[in-house]
Amino acid sequence: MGRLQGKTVFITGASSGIGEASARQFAKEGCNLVLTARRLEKLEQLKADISKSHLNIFIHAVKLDVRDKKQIDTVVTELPAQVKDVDVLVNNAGMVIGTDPLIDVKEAVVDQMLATNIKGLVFLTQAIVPRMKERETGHVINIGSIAGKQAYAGGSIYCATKFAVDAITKALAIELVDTPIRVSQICPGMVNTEFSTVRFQGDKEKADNVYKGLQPLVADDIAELIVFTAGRPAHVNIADMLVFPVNQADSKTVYRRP
Ligand code: NDP
Ligand code: 8X3
Repeated sequence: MGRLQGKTVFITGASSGIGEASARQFAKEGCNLVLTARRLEKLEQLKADISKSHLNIFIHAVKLDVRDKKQIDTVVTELPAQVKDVDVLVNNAGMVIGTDPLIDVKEAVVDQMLATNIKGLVFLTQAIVPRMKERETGHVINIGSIAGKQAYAGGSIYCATKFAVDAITKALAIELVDTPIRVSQICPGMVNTEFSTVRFQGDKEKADNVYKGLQPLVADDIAELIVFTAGRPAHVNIADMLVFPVNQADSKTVYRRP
């Protein structure tokens, strides 16, 4: 039996990309799942799809906008008994809009990025970690980014949110150092998901241009690392992992085939 068999994994942003791929891979390990995102229909489809080949796991799909602290608290309080005790929290929900220079970024866009990428992660963690402390077991896996290590022009607010994830992850790890709870961060470079389509507000051509001339990571590449991180023995914590496609060296250093 694998180490993750029968564990309960709570994933934010499970309706696409890295979150969805993680759900599928945790299911293969025999984990029970709490799938959350705003698009409930996508979660229901994912649940139905996973359930076809994994009959013995329990899946709870529930609508959750992580910008809304009340919703977070309600969803966590009302978890069905089968998934009430969360073993692994994957704080994955996140987004970026635009590439405007700082002086042009609209207030609503600033608010949306801060509320989703920082406050959502904070309030989910606050809702779930106290029970992990009571149970003396648990793992928080935050999805950071190269954007949380290195700022770039046109990414000021998004980078700020991912720098915040980096800081929060480190502070939480220090605060929980005398507990069995593990705190990890996985920081991808370029991953071809809906991320760029959201960034360019549906402009597929602009989104595809981001990956032109190189082979980007795919969601499964990061999902594998999330599951690997969760599956280490209880005394092993992968604190921070920075992951690029082979032709990316940092935020702006990318080799593209001519
Ligand atoms: P996707 O756009 O494919 O997935 C983002 C997920 O976040 C979706 O499931 C979306 O669901 C969810 N989400 C967005 N806003 C909210 C919200 N307010 N409440 C709840 N869920 C929300 O992108 P990725 O899979 O690539 O992104 C996952 C994480 O990886 C993000 O944190 C991103 O910053 C990070 N990342 C991505 C990289 C990349 O190049 N793709 C690189 C580095 C980090 P819904 O719309 O249904 O709510
Ligand atoms: C996403 C990576 O470089 O597009 O976090 O900001 S980047």
